[in-house]
Amino acid sequence: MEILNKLITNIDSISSVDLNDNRRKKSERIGDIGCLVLAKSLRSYNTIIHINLGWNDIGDNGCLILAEALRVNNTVIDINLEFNRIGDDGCTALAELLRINSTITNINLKGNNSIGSNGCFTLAESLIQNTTLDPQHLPDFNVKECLLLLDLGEEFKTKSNRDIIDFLQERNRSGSKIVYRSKLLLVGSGNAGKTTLVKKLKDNTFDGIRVQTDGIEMTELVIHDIELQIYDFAGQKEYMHTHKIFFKDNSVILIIYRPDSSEEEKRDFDIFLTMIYDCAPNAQLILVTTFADGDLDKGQRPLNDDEIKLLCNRNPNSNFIKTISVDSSTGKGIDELKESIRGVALHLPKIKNDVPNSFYDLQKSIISLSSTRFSITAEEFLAVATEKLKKMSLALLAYQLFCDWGIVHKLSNGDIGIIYDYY
Ligand SMILES: Nc1nc2c(ncn2[C@@H]2O[C@H](COP(=O)(O)OP(=O)(O)OP(=O)(O)O)[C@@H](O)[C@H]2O)c(=O)[nH]1
Ligand SMILES: [Mg+2]
Repeated sequence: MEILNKLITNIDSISSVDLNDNRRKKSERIGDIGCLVLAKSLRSYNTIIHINLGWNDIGDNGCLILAEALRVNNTVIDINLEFNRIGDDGCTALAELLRINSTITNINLKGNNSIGSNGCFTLAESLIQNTTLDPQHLPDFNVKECLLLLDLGEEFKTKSNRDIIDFLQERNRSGSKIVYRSKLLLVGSGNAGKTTLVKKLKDNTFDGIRVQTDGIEMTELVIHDIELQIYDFAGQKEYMHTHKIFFKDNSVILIIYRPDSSEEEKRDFDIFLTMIYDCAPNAQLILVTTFADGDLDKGQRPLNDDEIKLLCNRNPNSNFIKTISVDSSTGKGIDELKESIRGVALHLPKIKNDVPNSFYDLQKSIISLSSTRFSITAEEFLAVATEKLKKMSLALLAYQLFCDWGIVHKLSNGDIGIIYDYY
């Protein structure tokens, strides 16, 4: 304790306490007792700016005592507690401190291996209102359990502490809303009944008129609490290869089949299915057969069970979550299909998001650009997004989210396509 005695006698005149030495023997480290001595001094004198207590065998109790003392201190800006024995309780004490302290800019907690997800979570939460501390030397917030506690999705796994805190602060600053949102893709050969099914799902209407889809038709569908961006793809072969770029795992895909498909249409169905499995091997696919009530005027009869089984086995990779027969004319199977879409969507990893309101404002601005153009450069997107959100990390998060929602998509030339009027 010789070091501490020296420290206490000089504490009214020094600006920095540096006891970091990784070569010191265990018996020479200050431990929790040393924190008690230092805490007493911190309460009495207001000259210390830097505290460096790395490698000092300090545990939760010592950390708690220091945090308590620092609640009444407004000179310390920098605390290094690396390679001690601090765990979740110590972290919670520091988190409490950071809720009221706006002087400290850096706390180094590297190498405190007992800190778990709860400790990281309380620290991250305390920084929602603290704009002074740089979270870079705190333990990682992007571990799965901590992200779960913070209600953040998989996309934050690769983000830094700074990015995570920026997002939490933005959510707090602009307010936020929880949404369940994803993409619903309808794929299948021409004339299968895709556009007709979209109308039935959306507005419960059927007009029997055939209007061949040109490229992709975009629209929105709400099923109870779930919002879906619909991509209704034209079934013609010319479009097949462009469609590929939209086949992504994180969507619900309906593959539509018409009972009286010609041999050529059956081949197209097979090609679409193969393309989906190539581009999105984990795609959540529902096989939908149309004309479930037949249409004698058009020589249609519904598929029987054996025919549906055969259809399911046409492609060796087929792995349909569900097979449903619908009729857009009579409404048969439509409610069942809606429930199935919702059920599959709810299991998508990115379906739920607590989104800052400022992101919705940005979404409006980006969509308004689509009235005059179908794509913008990545630079233009980032310029608009950083102007609105003020930080590049938030602009990138918004971009990622809009891609998942199907509002924008990366084109092969690097530009960003905006929904509506894509073709
Ligand atoms: N009776 C009945 N008619 C249907 C059903 N589904 C589609 N149709 C009719 O089949 C025709 C083709 O339907 P569409 O919805 O245009 O087909 P599509 O798959 O969008 O075709 P593309 O846009 O060319 O890819 C239309 O005349 C529809 O009215 C159904 O379930 N029952
Ligand atoms: Mg169509």
